[in-house]
Amino acid sequence: SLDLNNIQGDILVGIPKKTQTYFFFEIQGDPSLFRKALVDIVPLIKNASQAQKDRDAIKEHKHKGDGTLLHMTGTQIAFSHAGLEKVCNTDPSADPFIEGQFKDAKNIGDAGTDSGTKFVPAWDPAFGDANIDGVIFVGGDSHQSVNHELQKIKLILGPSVKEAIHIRGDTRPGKESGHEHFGFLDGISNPTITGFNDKNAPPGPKAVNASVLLTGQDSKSSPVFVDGSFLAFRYLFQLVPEFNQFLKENPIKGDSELLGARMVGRWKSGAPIDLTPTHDNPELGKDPKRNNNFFYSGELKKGDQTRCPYSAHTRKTNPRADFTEHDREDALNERRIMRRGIQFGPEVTEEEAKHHRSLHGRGLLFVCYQSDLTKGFQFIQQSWANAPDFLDLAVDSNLKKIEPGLDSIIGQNADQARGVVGTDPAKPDGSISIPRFIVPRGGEYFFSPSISALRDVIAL
Ligand code: N7H
Repeated sequence: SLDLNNIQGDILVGIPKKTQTYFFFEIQGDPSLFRKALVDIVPLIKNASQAQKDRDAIKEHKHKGDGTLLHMTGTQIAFSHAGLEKVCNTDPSADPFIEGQFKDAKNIGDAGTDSGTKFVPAWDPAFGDANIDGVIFVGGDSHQSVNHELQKIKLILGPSVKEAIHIRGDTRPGKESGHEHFGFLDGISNPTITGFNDKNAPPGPKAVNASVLLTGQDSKSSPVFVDGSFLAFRYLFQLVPEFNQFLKENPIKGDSELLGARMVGRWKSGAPIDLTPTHDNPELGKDPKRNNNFFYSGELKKGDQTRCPYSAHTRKTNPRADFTEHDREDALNERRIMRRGIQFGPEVTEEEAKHHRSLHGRGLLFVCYQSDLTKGFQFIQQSWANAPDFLDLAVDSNLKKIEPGLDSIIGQNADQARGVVGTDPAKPDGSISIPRFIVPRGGEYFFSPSISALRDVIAL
């Protein structure tokens, strides 16, 4: 059974957060200095059972309903390959973790410059090649709580680290809370885990084994990798006024919201278009018993895209019955990822809305966990979202084979516009060209060790 006291809290449970600061660092000088400081950091790292208690306390507090937030923070830590090499002798034998995301940027479709021998992604320089050794991130109810906790941590670390960059994420205000910057409710569909939370899980995709998310789940694993997880971080800017303008200019049957919904696979409320293909249904959107219970099985046995295009973001990144109807349940389950991002940046200003142009940086600090990056994040981005021929079993309503095009939201081909098929239900094989609305400005692959690995192997 799972040792919830040993697994970092964000992986299976999620650190509750209205705001979160990511402190990316380089280890300075002799790593033993850092490893000694870590002795006092480890007790501050929240494990899964503590994170669950925090969540329960928040629920309880909400029932009382005085509108205040409980003061709390949750700290997590993860290492890049460059960092892990400095703090312990171990061979993770895990691509693309070893190479780092800078070297993987071209594979996953980021824009950049190619000098023949070297590809340099168009990123913030802080995310340079193997520049970052690790990240400490603190989530909590307020800037004050988070800053206070982070200050404490920096004092302990002292000169053993140097900041590479810090980035603050904030959930959006008021009724947009929980919605990402394009306006869609996020964080609905994450995998349910067998033997952890599958008993009372609302209906939806089948539970996955913990080994899809956690490393070292067999007895042969080295202690560093037991109960850990690989964390893919992406610094993703979203061009929101431009996105809104595109929807306005390209309505489907006069309906711009419908185009947005068919690009995402859900309406802004979270209601899946596979269940409500022509209009939003906010009641359905917020009902956890219904809002994830769909499989793209369609009216046709094989599935088609009259309800939801194959190119819709949710269908590209988790094709559900498109796979399982062909006895590929395991193949699908091993590609599930646990998403734990947070928004960053301000709301769109009047000026930006008026000129349909982003003047302020905003987007998603994307984080996902998986036991294997080649099966999870890297595969989903490279071989599904960016691959025009995925899903290869896709058919139109006459059961004729079609090529779906790129993921309407995250599919990327450097900075080029993306060809997308099926957004208009009246023309299932009609294609449109969608400009890039998500601009990656950095990222790294990290490993989140267990509490025991941190305490017994990495700390000195
Ligand atoms: Fe996505 N969006 O607002 O359009 N995502 N995503 N994502 N995403 C999802 O079901 C979004 C990104 C996945 O099981 C929803 O929780 C945006 C990356 C997966 O049905 C919405 C960005 C990757 C799912 C968004 C972004 C993924 C998912 C629906 C970047 C992986 C679950 C809410 C700025 C490579 C699919 C929900 C399922 C859902 C959006 C990034 C993957 C609204 C804006 C980089 C697996």
